[in-house]
Amino acid sequence: MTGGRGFDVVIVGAGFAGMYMLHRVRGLGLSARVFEAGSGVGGTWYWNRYPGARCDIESMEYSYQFSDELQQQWHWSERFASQPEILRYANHVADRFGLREHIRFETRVIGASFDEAASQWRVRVAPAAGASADTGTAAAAAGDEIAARFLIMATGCLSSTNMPAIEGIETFAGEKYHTGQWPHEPVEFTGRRVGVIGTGSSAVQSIPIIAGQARQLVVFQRTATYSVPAHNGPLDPEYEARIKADYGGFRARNKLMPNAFGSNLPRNDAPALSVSEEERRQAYEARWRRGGLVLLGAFGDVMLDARANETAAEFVRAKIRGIVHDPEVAELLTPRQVIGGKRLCVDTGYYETFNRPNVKLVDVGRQPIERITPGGIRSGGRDYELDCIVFATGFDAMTGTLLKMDIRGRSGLTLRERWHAGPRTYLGLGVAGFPNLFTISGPGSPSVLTNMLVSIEQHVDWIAECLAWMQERGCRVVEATERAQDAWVEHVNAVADKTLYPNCNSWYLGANVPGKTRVFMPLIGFPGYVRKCDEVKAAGYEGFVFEPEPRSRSASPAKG
Ligand code: N01
Repeated sequence: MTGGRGFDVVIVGAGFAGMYMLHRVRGLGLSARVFEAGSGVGGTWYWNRYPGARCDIESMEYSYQFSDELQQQWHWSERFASQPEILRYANHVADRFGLREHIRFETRVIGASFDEAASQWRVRVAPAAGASADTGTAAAAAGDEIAARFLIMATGCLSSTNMPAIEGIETFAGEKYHTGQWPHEPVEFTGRRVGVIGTGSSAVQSIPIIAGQARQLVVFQRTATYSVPAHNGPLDPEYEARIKADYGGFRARNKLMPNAFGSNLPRNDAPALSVSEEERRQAYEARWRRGGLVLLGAFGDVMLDARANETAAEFVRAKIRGIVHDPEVAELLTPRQVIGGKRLCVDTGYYETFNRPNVKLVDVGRQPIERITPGGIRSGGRDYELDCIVFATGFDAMTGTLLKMDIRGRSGLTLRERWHAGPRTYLGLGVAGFPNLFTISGPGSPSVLTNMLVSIEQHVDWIAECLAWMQERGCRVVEATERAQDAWVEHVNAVADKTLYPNCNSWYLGANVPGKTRVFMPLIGFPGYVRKCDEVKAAGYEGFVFEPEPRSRSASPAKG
């Protein structure tokens, strides 16, 4: 389609979304270039190399399903895969499907403008921070503006780190790390005094490991977190064989689950208060023993009814009180908010870690960190002397990376302007005013509430089919309509408002980033979403409008 220095498709990001999108568009015979800031593939698994990083969706589910040969041949060593193993898998996929030669690494997309006259995107790139001299030379040779008919954002939902603006942060004389931008070389904590700020999933995974190495670990907790044990271990070969004997059936059953995983132990739809206290306790206990995120599926109304939710919350609180020896520490570790409103954490020995003599918990919820000093952290009028600070402070989720780029659609309007009151998309796939732009697992789609690999494949397949449909009909431009987008945003909000999710100050709402507009960003419910996407497609991409190739431009725009 696009000649010269241009491509039919530019994809931003070489994580699981970008890699599969590349594979699909190449299969359509389209030219494509992926730009990736890192020096390798893997996205979130490339950047999040902190100690203990692993997936909390089971390995047999957190993997691609587009190639039966791949899913049959790949062997996972553990029930929940570690970051290094997932990164090996990502690299294996890149090699197996010949993806690398179409990816420009160490290159960041800094902006893109839609050229309405030419109906194409002009994408601006620059060497990423820390890029090698070779990348700089290659970038200079290739130019820093690339034309593309389609621009596909495979930028991930948790890719812009949230570094808190704590006074004095730049004065710290020791080492600072963010879990989401961990060094590639091993970090040595042995014999050192380490501070961890944050108690979300990244902290919950890294704290037990760091505590085992450090001379002293101080955890600065703003909000206590709910965590359930992973009960991780080697993958049972019999289980693996059973799944592989009917992998297609297993995948299909998982797609019918509200969060696109967990068909081995589906949600029990009964209300929590419809059974006796003892039956309820047993139901939670069985899932606690099983390990992982399935706890919240013990009853159908845990995320719908505050009283039901409280039964699950109280079950976990009792567990914390049972695990942590010091009652004061246990009290501090006990969360009060709705369980599941912030993403549930999955751990290996998290609460137990606070029984160690070298671990101290500091409550910065009531008294925020006053400042960071050259020697450590000052909180509650006390100085904690530290050699290293680990910021496990999360991400500017779902919109952070998209809004960092200077993306300009029709009439030069920026995405930042369009989304000043929160993100607005149609199906989490398209944005009105931004033709030929697709977002993979964007706000307004189930994405972060699901097994991401399943959501990614569903989006990529939908986009690829839409591109093929356009090819067949000689269409050059696709764009979501304002009307369809408005109705979709309303729907996403209405679904969320029926649940307990908006009751929590979570990153799903943008509440973790000071100044970010508070909007519940993901859509709840995977199967209903897939049905809607299929209906839109079957109705000729209802809610999108199409423009034909120039030679037949006199024809009126095709309406989806
Ligand atoms: O980030 P988070 P994360 N002073 O935002 C605290 C996925 N993930 O990187 O709750 C003091 O959850 C903040 O406190 P509060 C998963 O989807 C998956 O841990 O805002 N504290 C919170 O405790 C997950 O949900 C896996 O009051 C400050 C913490 O930092 C998502 O990534 C593993 C602060 C941030 O927690 C994000 O997880 C890891 C400040 N100024 C991550 N600012 C698995 O698959 C922030 N905090 C297992």
